Amino acid sequence: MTEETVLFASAVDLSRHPMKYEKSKRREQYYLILEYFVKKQLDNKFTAARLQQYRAKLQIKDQPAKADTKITANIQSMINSRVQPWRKKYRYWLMCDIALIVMDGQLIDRAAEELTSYMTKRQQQKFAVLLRALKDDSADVSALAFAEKMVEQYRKNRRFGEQILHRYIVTANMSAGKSTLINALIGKPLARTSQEVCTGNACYLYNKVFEDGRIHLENDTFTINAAHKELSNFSWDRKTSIAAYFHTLEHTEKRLCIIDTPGVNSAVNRNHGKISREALSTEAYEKAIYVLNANKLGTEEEIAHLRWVSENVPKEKMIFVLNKLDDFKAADDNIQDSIEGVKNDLAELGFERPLICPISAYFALLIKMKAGGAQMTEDEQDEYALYLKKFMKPAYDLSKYYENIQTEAGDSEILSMSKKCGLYGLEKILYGGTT
Ligand SMILES: Nc1nc2c(ncn2[C@@H]2O[C@H](COP(=O)(O)OP(=O)(O)O)[C@@H](O)[C@H]2O)c(=O)[nH]1
Ligand SMILES: [Mg+2]
Repeated sequence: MTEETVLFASAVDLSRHPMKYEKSKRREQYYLILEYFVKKQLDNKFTAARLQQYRAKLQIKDQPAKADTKITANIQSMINSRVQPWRKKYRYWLMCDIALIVMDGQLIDRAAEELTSYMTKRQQQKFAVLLRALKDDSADVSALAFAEKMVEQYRKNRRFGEQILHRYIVTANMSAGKSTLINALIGKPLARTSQEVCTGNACYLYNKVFEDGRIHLENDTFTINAAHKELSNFSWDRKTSIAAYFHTLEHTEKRLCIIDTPGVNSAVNRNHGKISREALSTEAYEKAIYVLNANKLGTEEEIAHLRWVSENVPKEKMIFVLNKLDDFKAADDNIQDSIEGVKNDLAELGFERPLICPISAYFALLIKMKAGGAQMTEDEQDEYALYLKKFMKPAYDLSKYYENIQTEAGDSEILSMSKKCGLYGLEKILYGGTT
């Protein structure tokens, strides 16, 4: 069985689905068959939501479900029409859609078995080309030009799902810029920004293999089409999972999961620290990202949390992100000093050679918004311009604190600024490895 998180983070783009150009009766027939095959193999809230996405795209009106006897005749006419041979495309599209929705080799095989039982021997032989193509990336799809885009979508998801999941956990004191950093890494405002009032819980953010314009959200509600409103309004009391395409600086097809934990020193909710420490103790993760506010180091709460982390998290997993370095007045000496200072403080707490990543998470987020063509408010545009000017000065160039990162003459503004603000170096450390 496919891992639940693979299904949850699968990407499906129906904007150019070939059936949407067909007559309404055909679309309806097609949808009913698709629903029949999908439900038979996998009937859960996720596949129900996917089917809803197809309904909307194919403009299917609400109606009571048709009986199975009718479905058989329906399949016959759609799959196996001698009078209208061009209809053969339907069965190929159907198979691709079933595969995309259930995302599981065994279930796909079972559905294929039933679907092909409606075909003649000759049709079955031809159809085998598609079934091979779905399984084997090296199989030739040139004969399936009319379904190539759909095969490609499925293959991308399948390859993605076969990889291991790289998990990163993020911890910080309140207001260090944890949410801003996560949003900058993802390139979208997905991390919760206000959490003081609720119980707080870990939030799991999964990437998708390509942009399909949809955000999946699971907490007390479940949707694969979350709007901004839902993302900012729901309760964080429960465990929350979100899946969306991560707009990384360099495209990656690694499966990623960023685990967001509540800020540890909430004045309103004492439980936050406990929840974060529990997540740090029990979750599996490759790296723990500890966000430090460079302008507010050494508070008692910070030291207490650092000490706990030092005693409970393996040292080699730690990445310290030193944030808000845009805020330094006479930058150069200050930034260098600040990094040295943090290094020494961390050494005293038992982190012998800490990996410290200086950054301006807020500028990084603005850069990502600009790069992704996101709507920016006038204030955000002004701030971007201000930071742009600031980070042109060599003193603010944070790339020099990262190994093997330097700006080059041909770099675009986005690329050069993402290097200077520290985000490029951090993403290289997080996603740049070979596995
Ligand atoms: N100057 C500056 N402010 C930042 C930066 N990152 C975050 N902030 C601000 O710090 C405040 C707290 O940020 P937030 O991401 O909500 O912190 P969290 O509580 O750790 O999640 C917000 O007002 C952010 O705009 C940064 O890199 N530079
Ligand atoms: Mg936050």
